[in-house]
Order: sequence, then structure tokens, then C-alpha cells
Amino acid sequence: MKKVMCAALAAILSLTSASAMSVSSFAEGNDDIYVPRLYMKIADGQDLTLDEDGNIILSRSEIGNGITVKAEVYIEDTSLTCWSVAPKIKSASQYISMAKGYDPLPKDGSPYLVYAYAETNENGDLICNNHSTELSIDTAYNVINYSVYKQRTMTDSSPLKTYKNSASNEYPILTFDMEISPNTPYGEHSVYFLTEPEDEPDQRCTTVAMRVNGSTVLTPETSGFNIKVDGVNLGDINNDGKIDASDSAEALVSYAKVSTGNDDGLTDLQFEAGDIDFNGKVDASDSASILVYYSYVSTNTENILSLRDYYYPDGIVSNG
Ligand SMILES: [Ca+2]
Ligand SMILES: [Ca+2]
Repeated sequence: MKKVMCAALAAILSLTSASAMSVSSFAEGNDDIYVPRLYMKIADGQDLTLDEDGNIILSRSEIGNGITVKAEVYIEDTSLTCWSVAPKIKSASQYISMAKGYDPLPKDGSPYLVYAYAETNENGDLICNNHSTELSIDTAYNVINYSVYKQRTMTDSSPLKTYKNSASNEYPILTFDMEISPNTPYGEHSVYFLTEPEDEPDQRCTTVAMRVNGSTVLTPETSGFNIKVDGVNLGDINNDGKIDASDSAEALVSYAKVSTGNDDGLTDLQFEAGDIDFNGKVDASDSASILVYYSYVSTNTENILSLRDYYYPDGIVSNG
């Protein structure tokens, strides 16, 4: 049975340089107590482009009228001493919403999912006697609150066991869905573990509780990922996720500048977003088109078309 590295043992090992355990796996600033690492990755089986760091690259056409991306949370814990793992996952962008979490231990009687801490009996069947999960989504702050923990009893205060004694990161501890809005501004959007309060002072943050000197609650090392959106959202000149009067005004200001012999003052991407009729100019006509679309959005609540679909229901025909 593996035992936790206590500070004294770590000190001894650091003196005996022949130790096989890497001293660097002990986070500094945590009294040399080993800290597990929580990380996320995009779930396999989706037709998505990832870079070498596991970030997603989404084109505007892939996003279309909005898509759902499935992601997973893993824990890398060589100590196997956690009795509670509580990731809190946040997207700071309102256009990338934490839409759904899949509780591996559903409370509705449905079979539970194989996950890192799924228990099995001697026959290898999935059972759950000794631990619990909690899952909720805080839509106001765009945060998924999850925890999986071993219930302590008078006779059993052992840590969470991994599924069939596998490595802790062989299976996810949680799967969740993110909804990517068609209005998502281009650029990078991060999805990350909340490790300190951002939205309110007593906000619950990502923790692990370990059997160290009884029990110690720690902040694990964490790494999330970025969602990189390529390509402008037609009409959103200022790239703020909305197509409204301010974009219409930007087009008009740009047109006025050009009309008086000045530079249009737009970046290439702004120009691309502003040339609604693809005639190679951003002018009063584009400004008016944006305003008409804004009026349409303002007076409808359901099944709102993107500006692209509103003006080009049959798709955009390239004019060369
Ligand atoms: Ca805008
Ligand atoms: Ca134009």
C-alpha cells in the first residue's frame, strides 16, 4: 500500500539523491506536501482540430449556429491518498457556456459511468458503497461545481480507490459539455479550474483533500485549455460578441474617414467583419445592413438567425 510522502520523508529523500522519486513533483510553497494535478482535455471521438497543447481551434464555419464540445477532467495523483477531489471549472466567456455535466454516479437510478474512482466488487461489477459525488452548474458565474469524495466512517477513513487499481488518470473523473455560441468573438477563450474566488468572496474553489497527518485540504496544480476561434463573425466589427448599433456606427465612421481621404481606421479583421455585402468596401450600405439586422435581433426572441444566415440564407456565393 502506498503511503503519502510526509515532509520529513521528503526531506530525507532530497538528501539521498539516489531517490527514484522526483523532488520536483513536490510543489513549493505547500510545506513540501505532494500535490496532485488536475487537468482537462477535449474528449476523443469529436471531429475537432486540436493543437499540440490540446487547445481547440474552431473555424467560424465549424461553429455555425452553435456547437457543443465535450471535455473531460482528469487527476494525476501518484500518491493515491485523495479522499476528496473537488474541481470547479469556469469559462470566463459568456459565449462559451458550461452547459452540462455528467455525474458518474447519477442519482436517478441509471447505471453509473466508469470513471477514475468507480468501485468494483470481487466480480468486477460496478458498485458504489463508499463514496459520493456532487454536481451542479452555477449558470450565473458559468462554473461547474463537482466533487467526488470518500465517505469516512468510524472504521474506514481510507482514500478513494481507483477503478480496478488503474492509474488515477486512466479514466476521467468528470465529463462535461460546453456550448459554443455563434457570436463568440474571435481570439482565445480559456476554460480553467477556479483556484481562487473570482465572482464572490466565499466562492468554492478547486481543492483536493488528502490523507496527510489525518486530512489536509490543498489546492492542486491545474491546467485547463484554450478555445481558439478563428475567423470573424460577420457584422461584429468591434468583436464584442454582439452585433448592434455600435458596429453600425463603426462602419459609418470608417466610411466617413475614407470619404474624406483618410485611412479607414479598421484592422483587416474589422474590415472583414464590416463588409457585409462583400463588395470590398465598408460603407453606409454595410452600416445600414448591420442596423437592419440589429433591429431584427431586437424584435425577435426565438430561432434568431446569424447575420450571415439572415442575409445569405442560401450560403455566401464567392464573388471572387
Ligand atoms: Ca459588436
Ligand atoms: Ca461593403
